[in-house]
Formats: sequence, structure tokens, C-alpha cells
Amino acid sequence: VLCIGLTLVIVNLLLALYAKGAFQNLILRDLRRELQLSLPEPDGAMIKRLSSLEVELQHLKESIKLALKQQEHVNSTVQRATDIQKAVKSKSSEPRKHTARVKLFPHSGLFKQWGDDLSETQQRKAQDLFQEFGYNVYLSNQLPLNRTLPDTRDPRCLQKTYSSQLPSLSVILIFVNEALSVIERAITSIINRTPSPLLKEIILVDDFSSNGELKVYLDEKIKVYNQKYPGLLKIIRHTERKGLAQARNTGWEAATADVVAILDAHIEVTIGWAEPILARIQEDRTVIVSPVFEKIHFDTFKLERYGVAVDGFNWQLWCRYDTVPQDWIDLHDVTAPIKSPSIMGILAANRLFLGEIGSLDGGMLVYGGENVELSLRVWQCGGKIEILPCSRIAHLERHHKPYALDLTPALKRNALRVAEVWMDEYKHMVYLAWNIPLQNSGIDYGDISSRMALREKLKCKTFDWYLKNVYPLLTPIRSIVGYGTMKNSLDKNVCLDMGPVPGNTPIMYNCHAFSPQQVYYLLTGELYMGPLIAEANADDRCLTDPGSGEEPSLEPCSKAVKKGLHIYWDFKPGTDQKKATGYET
Ligand SMILES: *[C@@H]1O[C@H](CO)[C@@H](O)[C@H](O)[C@H]1NC(C)=O
Ligand SMILES: [Mn+2]
Repeated sequence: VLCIGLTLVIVNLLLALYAKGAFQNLILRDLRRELQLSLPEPDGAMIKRLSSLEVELQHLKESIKLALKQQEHVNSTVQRATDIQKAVKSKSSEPRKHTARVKLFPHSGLFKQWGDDLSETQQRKAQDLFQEFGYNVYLSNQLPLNRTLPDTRDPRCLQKTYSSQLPSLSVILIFVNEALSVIERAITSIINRTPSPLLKEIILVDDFSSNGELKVYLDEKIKVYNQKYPGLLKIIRHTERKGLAQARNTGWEAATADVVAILDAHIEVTIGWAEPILARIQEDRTVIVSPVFEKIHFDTFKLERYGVAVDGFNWQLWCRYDTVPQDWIDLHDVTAPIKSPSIMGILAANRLFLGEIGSLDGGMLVYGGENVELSLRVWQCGGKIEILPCSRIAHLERHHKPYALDLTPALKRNALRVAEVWMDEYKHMVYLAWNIPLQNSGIDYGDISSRMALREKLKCKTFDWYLKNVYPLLTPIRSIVGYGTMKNSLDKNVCLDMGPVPGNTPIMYNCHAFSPQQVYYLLTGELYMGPLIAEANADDRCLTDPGSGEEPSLEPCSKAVKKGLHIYWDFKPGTDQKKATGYET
């Protein structure tokens, strides 16, 4: 759920970089040439130079004009596409009596599917709230707190019966700068849809929000809830920002019930969500479970049902969904728990067991990676992780995360921390995937001695065991002998780049060292390009020479091998640049 948002942010960032970079590059390169030309020289030559400078300047002027024109063309194409879309839309809908209102923010994500009837004042207000929170707070403030959600469970879940002696439940909601109405809707859904004898408490953990309404107003709301349900709600406020892992730990420490469910505050639980969780943990105290997420759209707040999947991650330790395992399908029981390599973040566990295995690693900063750390620890140290298809939680997917513009430094650092504690001889794969040098990375992943001691104390299994028994989809590569970016030896500002996506034609482009420019050189001669994949069911892209004197292309490596394409490259470190191929790693 979380990774999708981040991927979008990164894609946006790259697009912006590409657009801006191309233009700057054009100008900068020409300017550089100008500077060289204007060095003092003997008189006759000087005049010659000056006239050539004039020509160059004329050139530069035209280049800029051309670039501006191209930009204009791109803009107008985009505009035309939007206009056509609008025309198609208005044709297909009923003829309107009134002309549509002026859209003040036609390019805002908020108004793509929503907000046609808003006045200009309302549009401004909605847009401001959207910028601040990353979802449609204007709409949230109008929707009933106890709104009904469709029951998305498989009908066979409804036939399940549960013991009348289920364990008690503490629900923990963590947040930073969440909209008050969103938190209230989460609380309301939990109260209305959890059997009240089982719901012991709801613990709110505020990781140092700066949003004013979350102080006095929220306290008042909690008072009102507690008048109706004495002692049900508690709130703990951090006095400094501590990050996701520590906020979860704070909630866990305050909890007192048999089972803890640690959730985001931008969720609504759906009917019957708690019973499967409590029953499964009662059956086996060492299992950490996750419900299935449904998506609440950030703009319309409509619910979309997601199919069942398991939670996995890539070699950057960034989360993603994987397909369900065959042995679960073979069971032919859609209500059965599904073994999962990882969790997304939201989880439920036996409260004491979660403590015994070390709760969450408080050394994880900000956000990201703490879920993989917990997952490896649970599996390697004697627990299990399962997805429960009959327990479903609707999760509001943000359009943007307003509190952290660039999560990359935290993600990298946290990933290295996981690698160093849990991944043994496979940790190099994380360094490779992030394009970080194996030695002297310059990244401080904090003190790991207490986590190493924990691993020792719990007598945990190796990462090799985990790969073979839990997550065989990840396939480590041992034969990578060099990685980084590939610079043109004639102009070191220009790098080999994957080129436009979709597409398979690599290009030379301004060096930025983001993942489209990563290359991996294998002992066997292949050159992988782009983000490292290294998975059983997916292929890395091999830099391929079509053999016809044409430009190189990128092909899935196994396909290239099958077709007998040329994918093996010579690389001679330290050779004379003039004799070398023009590339260096
Ligand atoms: C929501 O609460 C209001 C006011 O208490 C009540 O009238 C309404 O029936 C409730 N709606 C649902 C769907 O429970
Ligand atoms: Mn979330």
C-alpha cells in the first residue's frame, strides 16, 4: 500500500528531472563552449574567435527558442489531451442544464474525479486541505463518521463461526498530522465493528503532530467517547518526532489486552475484521497476522476491493505485493490463512509474544524497512507471518505524504540496518540494489549491538534458511563484479540511461545516478541496466547489441539468451581511454 505512493513520487521526481535536465543541459553545454572561446588570444585570432562567438551565440539563441517551443508543444499536447478527455466525458454524460463551473485547479489530483459542483471558495479550501494532508479532507469532514462500507469478504467467510471465548484486543492507532475527521472515523469504525466485550482499549499515539486541531479538539473528542465508553480511549503524545517504529512500540508498551492490533489512523475497519485475527492468534501465539487491505481513494473516499495477495519486498527492502503461493490455492479454502514472507506495517500479534521477539526495532528512523526487519526476525526466530483473507481493513491511500518530501535517505539507512543484522552473506544484495559501495558507504545505520545480542539470545536461523524456506522468489546474484553508473569517457557528465519507459532503447543522458542509470557488470559479461531485480519470476534487463550496427537495446536477459543476441561485453579496467570502448564503469 505504502510503496505505491512512494513509487509515484519517485516517478514524478524523475519526470521533473528529465524535463528540466534536458533544457539545462542544452544551455549549459553551449555556455561552457562560450567560456572556453572567450579566453584572451592574439589579435588576429581574437577577431576570428569573436565572429565565431557571434555565430555560436546565434546558435545558442536558436537552441533556447527551439527548447521553449518544444516545451510549449508538450504543454499544448497535454492540454489538448485533457480537453479531448473532457469533451468525451461531457458527451457521454447527460446534457447539463447549467454550464460547468470554472475549475481553479485543473491540474490538481484532487479535482480529476471529484468536485465539479464546488464554488471557487470551496475549491480553494478543498485544495488547501488536500495540499496539507495528501487526501480529501474537505470531503472527509462532510462524510458521516459511521458511514456504511460494503462487505467485501468472500461469502464463505460469513459461514465461519468463532469461539465465544476469544482473547481481548487493544487497538493501537499511530499518526502524524492526520485530519481529525479521519481519526474519528477510524475510532468509530473500530467501536461499531468490534464485539464490545473483546475491545479492551483504543490507544492513540501521536508522533509529535504540528497540526493544532489534533491537540485541544482531539482531547475533547476523547473525553466525549470516554463518557460513553468509560476508559476505552487513551492518547499518548511524543514530545519529539520519533518515527513509525518507535510510535508502534509506544503503543505496544501501553497496551494491556491479550492481543494488539497496530494500525494506521487513516483506516476504517470493516465488518467482522477482528474475529479471524483473535481466533488465529488464540490458536497459535507465535503467528503475526495481517488483514487484507482495501483501498479508499484519496479523492472520492470510495472503497475499492483489492484481490488477495501476500506481502513481499525487493532487494531494496521496499514493500510490494506478491501472488499467493500455490499450496494455498491447492487447499481450495479461500478462508484459510496465507503464509506471507513479510507484512506491510499494519499487524496484529499476541502482545507478550511480540515483546518476547523484540517488538519493533527502535533504531529504525522515520519510515520504511521496519516492517521487513520485523518480518525477517519473526521468521528467523521461530514465528510465522500470515495474511487472513476474512479480515479486511479499508486503508486510505495518500496522494502525497506531506510530512516527508524525500524518504530515500531513511529508507536506505534502515535497509542497511536490516541487512547488517539479519542478512548474513546476502547483505551485499541490499548494497547493490541501492547502489551503495560495500565499504565506507558513508551511511550511519546506528548502533546494532543490542539487535545482534537479541538475535543471539533468540537463537535465530540464518537468512539463507529464510530465502530457501520462506521467500525463494528473491534470487541473490553472486557474480556481480562491478556496479555503479557508466560515464562517457569523452564527457563525464553524460551517463548511460535506460531511456524512456516504456521502451527498450537506452540513451546517453545527464548523469543523475538514480536507478534508471544503474548498471551491474557480471563476471560472465552481461551488463544489467536499471533497478536490480534478481527475482525468480522476473528478468533483469541486459544491454544488448542487435548485431546489425544499430543502437543497442535492452532485452530481458533470458529472452536475449534464447534468441542468441549479443549480451556479453568486454570490460578492461584502466585501459587507455582512446582504445577503450568509450565507456567506463
Ligand atoms: C450514524 O449515526 C447517526 C446518528 O447517531 C444515526 O442516525 C445513523 O443511523 C447512523 N448510521 C449508521 C449507518 O449506523
Ligand atoms: Mn498507511
